[in-house]
Amino acid sequence: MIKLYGFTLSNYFNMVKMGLLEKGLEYEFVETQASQDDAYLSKSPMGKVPCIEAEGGFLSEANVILEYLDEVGSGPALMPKDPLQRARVRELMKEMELYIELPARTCFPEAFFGNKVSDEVKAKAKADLAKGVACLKRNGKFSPYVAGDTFTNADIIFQYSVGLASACAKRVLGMNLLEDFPQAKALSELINSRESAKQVAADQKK
Ligand SMILES: N[C@@H](CCC(=O)N[C@@H](CS)C(=O)NCC(=O)O)C(=O)O
Repeated sequence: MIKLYGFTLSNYFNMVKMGLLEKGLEYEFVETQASQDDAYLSKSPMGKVPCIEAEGGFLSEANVILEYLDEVGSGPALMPKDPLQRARVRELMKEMELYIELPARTCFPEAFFGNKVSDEVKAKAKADLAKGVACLKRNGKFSPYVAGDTFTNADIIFQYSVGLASACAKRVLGMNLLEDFPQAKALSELINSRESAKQVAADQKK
């Protein structure tokens, strides 16, 4: 059985958890914090969570894990068969992580952990987030899913990166990322109605 390392407040952890649930894969949750200890680094080379232990070894990086789970799990595919469409899903996944999740993350210390971030960091985050959201508006299909009419791994990344980035931007930057972006709000609600998302939310509340 797959072992899932991480903690329920981690958005990256929740991406992988949703992937496991969507693909009907049984897993064992091993509550773990990110760590630079040798023991954990031997599992997750950057010391980040999540990571998983599959039959053949450990794997980290949420988007990579999601693709692996899609291949070994059952149920509808979460990556398109067509190579170009599959690459487009990867493109969206990468854009959301690099240009929305990561700029927002620079302000997480102030948004969620009671620390201050500098005005320079905030100014950069604000500019980067504006570009990242514009990119998602330009490249996302939202018909109704991010990449088109089928639920894919890009929707999982969307759900657990854009929502958190939006909460962070509102709190720290006074910026409404979802303003003039009703498609994103609608998609988030649609994804929230999935059993997998309900399970993730329920576990988070615990
Ligand atoms: N690129 C990684 C990012 C994972 C990540 O940043 N996880 C956070 C928790 S949400 C973490 O481990 N932070 C501790 C650290 O950066 O050392 C992924 O896709 O899994």
